[in-house]
Amino acid sequence: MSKLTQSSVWLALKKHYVDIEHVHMRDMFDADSSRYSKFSLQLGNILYDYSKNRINDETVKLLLQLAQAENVPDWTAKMFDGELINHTECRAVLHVALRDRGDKPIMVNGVDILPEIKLERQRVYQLAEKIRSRQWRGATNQAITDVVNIGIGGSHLGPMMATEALRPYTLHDLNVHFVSNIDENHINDTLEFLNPETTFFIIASKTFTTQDTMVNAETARQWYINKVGDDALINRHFAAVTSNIPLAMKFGISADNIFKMWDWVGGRYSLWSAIGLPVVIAIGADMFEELLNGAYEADQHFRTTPLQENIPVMMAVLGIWYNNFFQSQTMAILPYDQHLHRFPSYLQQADMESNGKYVDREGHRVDYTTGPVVFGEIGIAGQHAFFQLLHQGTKLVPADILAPVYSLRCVARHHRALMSNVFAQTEALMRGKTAIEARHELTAEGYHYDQIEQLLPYKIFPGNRPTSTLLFDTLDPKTLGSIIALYEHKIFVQGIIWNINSFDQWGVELGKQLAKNILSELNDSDNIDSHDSSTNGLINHYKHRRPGGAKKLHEA
Ligand code: G6Q
Repeated sequence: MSKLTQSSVWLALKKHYVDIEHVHMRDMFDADSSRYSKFSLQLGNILYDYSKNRINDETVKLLLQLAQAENVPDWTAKMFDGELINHTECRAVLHVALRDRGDKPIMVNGVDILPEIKLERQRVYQLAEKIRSRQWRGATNQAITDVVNIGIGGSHLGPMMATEALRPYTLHDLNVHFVSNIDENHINDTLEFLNPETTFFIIASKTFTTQDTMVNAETARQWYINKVGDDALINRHFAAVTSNIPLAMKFGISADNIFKMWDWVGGRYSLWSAIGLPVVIAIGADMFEELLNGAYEADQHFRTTPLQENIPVMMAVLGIWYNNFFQSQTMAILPYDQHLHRFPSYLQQADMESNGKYVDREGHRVDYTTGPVVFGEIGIAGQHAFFQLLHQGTKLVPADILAPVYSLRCVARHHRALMSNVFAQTEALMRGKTAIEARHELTAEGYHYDQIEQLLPYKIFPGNRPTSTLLFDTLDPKTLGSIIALYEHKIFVQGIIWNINSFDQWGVELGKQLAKNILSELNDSDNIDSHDSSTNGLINHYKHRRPGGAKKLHEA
């Protein structure tokens, strides 16, 4: 048994769960008119309402005791102080340094990293500004109209999500595209309508060895050379963001166009570094500074606010309450803002790659469940797709709802209707509909007694489905920065409580290793038998069916 599940507070929470399991939130709201004011917090213009959760004062007290007992404040200090808390890779975890606005040195291996961060950021801003102001000229002396970021995972999802989220702040005559998939359709579909003389590529890869990115980068370079025909001027059209400068130079990009990453920034936490270059090109340096300001504000909140008023801590412990005591396996992210349409994918990586782990910090298998399956979609779209399961399914799916009080391009008719859905869904999920209410409705609609009895079970909504709502004024860069950072810290707190390392990702290695071996087996048309019968069968089917495959097999 682990220390965690044997701890007195864990056992108290288990006991408390039995008390609360069958209590309906409806009744809790009816019994306590102060529930909303008691269970909501604020950071700047961001309101976090967690009152529609299956908790009472005792639950919150115990959950916060758990955070305290697992030393969340100490670990927080260790992260901000640059201790090597990513112990399996022997690295500090300092994405917070990238948005630090203070002047206190942040030391890694005896060196203050802030001057280097600032220097690299200025270089990013300078390049972005030249492209945005049309000063930057391509090989044929034309201004840049399209920027293509080639990267995957952490070198893709963050900048792509943020560029989409901040669309109203982007320049209209400059398009920023993102290519991640090694499937040639992705890059071909992207390049099809672009002009190589006015296109600029960012090769974003911390390692500069990721197969997907390198294959796409090579295709981009060939496309550029085939059309413009001049390898010598490649630096007019290519930049790299990487910590592997020699490989980027070998690719043909000169030092001036290479932007540095550091080993103390994990890929999925790297939006704030030069990986944000496409975002800076899209929204400009001033707005990117706002994004950093917002994140810094959330960092300060997280670092200095007592646990009971600390938004990321509360988000984290609620997740643990459902995950480990209600045994819910999932978590839904439901933004009611079209510009946040890639936010669920972004968060899926941030959360699942960080906390999808079964081995604890001491190398032992855990005896409790860790990170949830995170999924999501624009809320309105979800309502017409999978909300059925949220309302009447057999699984408990805690959901986070994110919505803006107003939209920048505010059309009142649209926005009011949108928000009516936000409020209606959280209410419906919480209250449900009782048999008495359903019977009344059916009677009012003119159904006969027999029909009512037949339909009634389907018309009942059990309710008691938890949601937390993040309501913010509008999706400006600062607010976006704060929201992302709140979630980053939530993930961190959960990792600490589960005693896992949220900052490595060994789980993505095995598939990569096997793919490397299999790639060499795909070079010829010979049948293979080196795997299990399913993998052999699939590979041989593919070899046989691919264009020219049957002929070659026959020849062989
Ligand atoms: C993120 C992960 C992973 C990584 C990609 C791309 O935390 O480490 O998603 O970002 O595999 O790696 P490169 O940036 O090295 O190409």
